[in-house]
Amino acid sequence: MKKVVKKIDYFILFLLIFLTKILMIRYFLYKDFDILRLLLTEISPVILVMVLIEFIIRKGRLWAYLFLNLVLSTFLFSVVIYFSYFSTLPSYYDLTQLDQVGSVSESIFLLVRPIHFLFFADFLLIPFLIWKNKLVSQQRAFNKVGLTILLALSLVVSGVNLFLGKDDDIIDPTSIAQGRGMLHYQILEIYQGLNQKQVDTHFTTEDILEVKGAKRINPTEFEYFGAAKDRNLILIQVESMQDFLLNLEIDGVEITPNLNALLTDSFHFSNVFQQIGAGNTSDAEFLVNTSLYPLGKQAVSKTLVDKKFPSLPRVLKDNGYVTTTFHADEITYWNRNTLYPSLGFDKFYDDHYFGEEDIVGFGSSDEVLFTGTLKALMEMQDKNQRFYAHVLTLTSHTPFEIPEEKIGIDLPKEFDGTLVGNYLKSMNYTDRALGEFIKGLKQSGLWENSIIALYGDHSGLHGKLMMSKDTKLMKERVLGHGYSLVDRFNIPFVLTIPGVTHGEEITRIGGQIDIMPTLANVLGVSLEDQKIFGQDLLNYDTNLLGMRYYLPTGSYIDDDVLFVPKTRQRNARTYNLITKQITDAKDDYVDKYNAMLQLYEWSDAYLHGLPSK
Ligand code: GP9
Ligand code: MN
Repeated sequence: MKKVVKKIDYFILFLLIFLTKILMIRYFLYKDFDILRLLLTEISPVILVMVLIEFIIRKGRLWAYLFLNLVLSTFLFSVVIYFSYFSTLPSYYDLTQLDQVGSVSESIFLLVRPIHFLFFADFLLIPFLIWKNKLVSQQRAFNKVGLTILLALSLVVSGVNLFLGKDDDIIDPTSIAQGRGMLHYQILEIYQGLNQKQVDTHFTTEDILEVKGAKRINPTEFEYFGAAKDRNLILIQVESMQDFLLNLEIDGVEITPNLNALLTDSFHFSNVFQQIGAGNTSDAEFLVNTSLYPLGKQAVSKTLVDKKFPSLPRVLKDNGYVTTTFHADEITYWNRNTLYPSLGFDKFYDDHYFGEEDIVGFGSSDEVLFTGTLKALMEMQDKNQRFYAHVLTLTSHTPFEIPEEKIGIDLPKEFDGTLVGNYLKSMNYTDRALGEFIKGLKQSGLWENSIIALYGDHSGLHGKLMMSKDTKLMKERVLGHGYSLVDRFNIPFVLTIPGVTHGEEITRIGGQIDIMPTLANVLGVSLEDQKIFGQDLLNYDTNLLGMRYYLPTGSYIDDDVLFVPKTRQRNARTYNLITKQITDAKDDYVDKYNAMLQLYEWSDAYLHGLPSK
């Protein structure tokens, strides 16, 4: 017995460790225990590195293996946590964006489970195993010939995986990673990124409408065309705001009383959906200013850094507007220092302007944001300067923990300490800050000369952050039905044109991509000279909307359903937009799925082909 154990060398010991860890992650992610598939897809790149260690390192092999073990374990650990948050696999690109991790870091501790530390458990065991060479021998298990055979075998296995996968349509990264191996998937992403197929970009906005199943209406025939001509535009993006909050009462307590009051003078588009990709908040900014699809797996602001986007700020500038953004975070977050010039904004107000006062989470509180914004807007008014102000709130960011003195509502005890409870309190705080801003706009005389539009950037309640008590609260105390993807992705869009709009709920389906054309219509500015993927929500009835990254590519929302195609983990699903619950699939889903792929192909090619700024 002792003799057999003695034959284990570092190579075998660490190979066993790596195999176990990869088996573990495949179980965590895919519930897959198939060892043969693991051997055929995952292990060859690892063996390649190990063989190199054997060839190159004479002394200190143990340290090399320990280092490799640490790198691999950290990678696998991060992938599992990432998967818990985003329900998809990170691409190499996401792993290079670790500076951006601040956007989720406050929530990350909620996702880590003790079981995830199993990836590091062996570090406690290894010292015993190698102690005085009793169990592990320093002798090498393979001589040069053996190593060369292993090297050749691994190259062949990896080569076959990559060859077979080079034309895979990476619509669902998880299934590619499961089928071809996690590391091969990363190489395939890089390869496909470098070898994008040529797409003809001579399509028109009319072609886009046709693919969506809508018929072009001549913009001069649009209802409300120019209804707010020459007014200022104040567009407010509210962090993490979902539509169900509006008009919501919990035991008689209104969550957004100021917004609810605003609705009596506004059009409330209650069926508008988020469409962001990996760029989260910044993708929402991109969407509403360009009416183009963000890239999905990569943040537009980090990828297309030198592009000049045809945009709302540019169109308004041509119509005599000064264009500015207001956000209390550092300008470099999400690369906004390059995004804003790409979008054509004249000026931005960032943390330097808002100062160090009353910091909550990422930056100054929404009260400070709105006070500072109002001041700057009044200065522009004094100079008779017509403006477009894009204002981005921040305080209601996950994990929704705000200082005690900012909590303005009492919720029933069962909400205490829950994500849902914190979310409601946090959104109520932002609503209060917004209420003061509206008051200020009215007092300063800006109100009548402006249009005020407001929307949410993305959901606040999502993923594994929601515990069973949260889903129970949502069902029993908040919504009256089970919290579904439809509730999650439904963000508010509220349009207030003082003197023109009145309290009306508009239920037709829309997305963030439709916000720019809707605003352009009421402002009476033309988008005829540019390609847009959205449509005016005051005039078009039929819609087709896509979302990538948070849903598999090809998912769509039409006038009746949210459709999610089949992935490695789940079968295709269709949600009814009225009941918000899963229903039987519709017959025409293949056509609309393909239509969505066509729209992305056009949008991506168009974006990549845009000139530099
Ligand atoms: C940071 C803020 C948050 O500036 O926009 O971004 P998010 O984490 O929501 O993408
Ligand atoms: Mn956000």
